[in-house]
Amino acid sequence: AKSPIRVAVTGAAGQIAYSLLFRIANGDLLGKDQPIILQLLEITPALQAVTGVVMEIDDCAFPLLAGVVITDDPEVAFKDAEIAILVGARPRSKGMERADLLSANAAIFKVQGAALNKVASRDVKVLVVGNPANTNAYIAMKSAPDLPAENFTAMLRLDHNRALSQLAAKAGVPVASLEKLAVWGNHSPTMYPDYRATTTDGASVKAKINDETWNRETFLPTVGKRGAAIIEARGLSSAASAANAAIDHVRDWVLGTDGGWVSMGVPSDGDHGVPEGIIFGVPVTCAGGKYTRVKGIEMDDFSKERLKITLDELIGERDGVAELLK
Ligand code: NAX
Repeated sequence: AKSPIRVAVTGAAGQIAYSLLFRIANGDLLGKDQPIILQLLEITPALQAVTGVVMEIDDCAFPLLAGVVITDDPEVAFKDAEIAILVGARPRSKGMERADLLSANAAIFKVQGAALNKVASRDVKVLVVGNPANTNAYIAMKSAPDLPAENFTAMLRLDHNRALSQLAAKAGVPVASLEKLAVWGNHSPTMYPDYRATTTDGASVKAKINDETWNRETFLPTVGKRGAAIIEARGLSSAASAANAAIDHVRDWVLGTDGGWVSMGVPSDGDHGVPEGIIFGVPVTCAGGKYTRVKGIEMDDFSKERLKITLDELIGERDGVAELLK
């Protein structure tokens, strides 16, 4: 039998975790033969709520669950973690400026990056879900100088999956037939879902849809504002779909995509004019526990424009937290 893998999850009392933890314990993350130890981090006032969630996890009697740790100390939560899913973040409260939100989160991810640096497995795969996800991942990465930068990623997968579902519906094809979608940039409404290369059973989806107005006036805003539409309809932000995307992101990173493209926020290597280190959504393939950027994608004028908008936003965020990283 395999020995258990330690999976750390932050924000364990929150909405996303309420879906995510059960799926991880069920084997959806690392496979049905891989025992898991969950290491759950919350802020002190939420620890009691976590104990309630863990009572429910216990009551599922998951065969793969080999242990659960509950803590408010990042150095306990991240100890020997092979996977760290950073969901907990400071939400925007009434009247809070964007700059205040950035710095409140920068403080959290600085501490967590330093703790990962100190106690996590040297191979730890980090996924940041908590917003602003790309910049939070950047801060954690910068705060963990002894860990490989490429181990820090941000979640663009929900945007990727949202785009797949919209494209499948528009083209009238099964979602599973779609390949080669790219979502570029920041996990924010500025992100650029790009189906110029997408195929369905090998045929061009762009040619099949053949409607550039739909792309610009319906598809891009629908994917970009999907989170807001869900809040409007449900009264709460996306949770089960976000948890599902987190599972997809980490599972594909660990177990591979068999040549298929997925979108991940990863530290830039300078491609497409994105300054090195900025955590930027790009298409990747995964194999052997590593991701590889899909190279050689040509940008047309419209795509260049879209890339610039989302990059400018990320540069602004990076500059906004620079002082805190000193
Ligand atoms: P909730 O507010 O339900 O839960 C967040 C939890 O994090 C709370 O229980 C809180 O106590 C905890 N927390 C806060 N600071 C912490 C810290 N320093 N250490 C540990 N735990 C801490 O939010 P939820 O709906 O679960 O969403 C979590 C985050 O995901 C939010 O930042 C949200 O904006 C972000 N999202 C990101 C998405 C993405 O695609 N990247 C999509 C979904 C979601 O909106």
